[in-house]
Amino acid sequence: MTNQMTPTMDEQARAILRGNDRGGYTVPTSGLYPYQWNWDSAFAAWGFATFDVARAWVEIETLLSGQWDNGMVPHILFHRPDPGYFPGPDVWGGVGPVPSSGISQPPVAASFARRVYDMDPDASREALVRIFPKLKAWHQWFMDWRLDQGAVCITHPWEAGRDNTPDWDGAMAGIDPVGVGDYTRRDTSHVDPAMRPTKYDYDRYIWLVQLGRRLNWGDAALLKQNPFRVADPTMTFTLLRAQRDLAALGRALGEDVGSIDAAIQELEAGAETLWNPDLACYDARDVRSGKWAGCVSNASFLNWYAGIDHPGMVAQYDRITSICKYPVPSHDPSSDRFDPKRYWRGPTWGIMNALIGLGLEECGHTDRAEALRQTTGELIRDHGFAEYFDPLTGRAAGGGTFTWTAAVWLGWTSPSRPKGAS
Ligand code: 2M8
Repeated sequence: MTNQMTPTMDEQARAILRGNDRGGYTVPTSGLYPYQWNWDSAFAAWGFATFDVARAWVEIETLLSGQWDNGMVPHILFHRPDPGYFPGPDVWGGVGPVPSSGISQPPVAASFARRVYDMDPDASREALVRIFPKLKAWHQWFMDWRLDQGAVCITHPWEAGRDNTPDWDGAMAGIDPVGVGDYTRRDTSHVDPAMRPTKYDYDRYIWLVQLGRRLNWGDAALLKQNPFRVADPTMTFTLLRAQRDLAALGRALGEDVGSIDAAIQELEAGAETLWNPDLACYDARDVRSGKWAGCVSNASFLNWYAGIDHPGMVAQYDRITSICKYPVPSHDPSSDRFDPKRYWRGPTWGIMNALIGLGLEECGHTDRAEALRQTTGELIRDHGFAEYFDPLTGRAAGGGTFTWTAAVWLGWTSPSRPKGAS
């Protein structure tokens, strides 16, 4: 029997989703992130689907309402102005139907749409018919503008969602943020600055936004003029997986999926260009300099999620999980660039664990998948629905009452998750 005074973890997670619901979309957490973020919303849809399938579809449809004419789906939709976040819509100057940023984010929406659809196909079919062409156009935009030898590139560190990971250190060092001007950060008034990116990082983030805006976010111009272009495992593996899921959804609708199947082949070949033989791991590749990042990150381990069971990655995974109590760290703890509290330079993220765990399970590494599910569930139960966690101590870090951590609980780690959620 449930004690009314102490809500269960499931109840707490649902209350977080409802509390962060702004009517048609959820914010990642109030205060620190007051808008709709792209991949956060896809995770939110997963969480909602465990108790309200219709609301899950609304989340995805609101996200896609911001799609640009070129097919791009922005990383932030600024539905309502909020002075608590920088940079806002006036800095970005997005050119879509809803005020937005000018870059995208890891395309996990099609994959969660498939999960939601599978949980209740009858209730989902109409929404799926509406969103299928939009997801297809978004994926095609990546294929048209973001490939390097078949691997997917980012044009801004924020695009991969792993903002300050050491993966971009080399490419960031190539930017001289001249003329960036004065600005006031808002993130460090919400969260301990030791857990956030540095001023060095922010100067370059803003400089890149100003460049994109000057070029009116034109894809061809950015391809030529943006010094930051990195082939990234997050994007490559999530798009590969998303294309596989979109093809399955297309078949369920009786659509022609020939072009999606061709894209899958191209991305499979592209993923192999991210194999760094010296590191014996999937790695980020700076397209401008041709240099490897030399980083074992949590995105390296998304290969299974993409359906690629590379034998070398099991050895890497076992090494990394043996050197920290709460894997998977966003950067290798044995590296001198590892920082257990600073955002994407060390901390463990529930969403990445969920993607890694789903992939491990699908590729038959069931013991590893189950162990990761257990430690992630333990982290959330013992330390709360935090944005991220110290991989050595488990301590909560960043923002609290976080939408995607609540969603990961409901969809993946909760012992009572509905059948089909994971
Ligand atoms: C973080 O990124 C935003 C910029 O997009 C920020 O720090 O202001 C990242 O963790 C990103 O992956 C995430 O989608 C976003 C909202 O949770 O926050």
